[in-house]
Amino acid sequence: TDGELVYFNNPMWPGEAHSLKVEKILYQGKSEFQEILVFESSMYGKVLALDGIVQLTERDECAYQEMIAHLPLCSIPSPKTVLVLGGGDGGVLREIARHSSVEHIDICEIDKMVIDVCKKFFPDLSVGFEDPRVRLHIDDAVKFIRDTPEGMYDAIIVDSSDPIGPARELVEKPFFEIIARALRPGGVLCNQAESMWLHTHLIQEMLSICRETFDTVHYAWASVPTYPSGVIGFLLCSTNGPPVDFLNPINPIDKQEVVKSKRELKFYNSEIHKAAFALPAFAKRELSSF
Ligand code: AAT
Repeated sequence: TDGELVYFNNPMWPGEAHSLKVEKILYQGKSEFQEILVFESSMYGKVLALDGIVQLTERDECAYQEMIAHLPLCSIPSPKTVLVLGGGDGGVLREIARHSSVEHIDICEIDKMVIDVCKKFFPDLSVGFEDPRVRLHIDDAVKFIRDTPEGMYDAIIVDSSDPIGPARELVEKPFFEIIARALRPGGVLCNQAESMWLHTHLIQEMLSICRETFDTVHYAWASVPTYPSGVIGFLLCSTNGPPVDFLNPINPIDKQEVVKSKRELKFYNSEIHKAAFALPAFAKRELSSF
């Protein structure tokens, strides 16, 4: 209730809980797929939680959305066709739209209610849907990508929730195989890849599947205070084709002329792009052989 702490408990982070102070509950509802909660927090602005897991807060969403979009898009020259799987809040679309080379953005979100709720409470994110290059598909990401023509996209961004609800299939091998097929040669995938502090086995599994499926595979990470353990990872993969050097971005959006009407980048820059691939010793050990 208003004025109290909300505790997020979940088997994805056993033995701990994270909590935020609720100033006011703004929305609580149940869609066909998940429980949706929006509240005003005391320190992080408005918060969106799905099935009791924080998906974003107004204060730190910039870190996640900017990194998941620009890590892949700044690693290839003039991306044109981009697909987003998940991402119903629109924040990743907002970031992709900064790239003037992009001509076409498909987004496939399973839950229309997430989109509608975000349009009401998170206009700074859902503004992403207003870009004329965006085409929205309400469908299961796995179904959508299965029907995608081969070699269709320069980049695919998987902005999906944790693999315990509707996103379960999004960490399995058949999914990565159809992703690879939908990318052009030398196309790139960026996949939300959990926390190196909490989900070693899941990350190892995703890495080994991707190393079998893609040409190059890297793990990057960023600090997002309201995600469990305060960090989130990204899997960056490219298909066989023109080589992609993820560690040295060749399409530095932060150095391009700032279009006055666009909001400034808050988190991403070329230095943080490069730094995101530096792993702590323990993570290097745990992830190197997978
Ligand atoms: N940008 C906010 C961060 C997210 S949103 C994840 C989105 O993925 C949700 O809107 C959810 O409805 C959607 N989704 C889940 N499963 C599917 C599916 N099978 N097909 C299409 N969309 C799906 C992610 C935050 C990560 C938090 C890490 N702890």
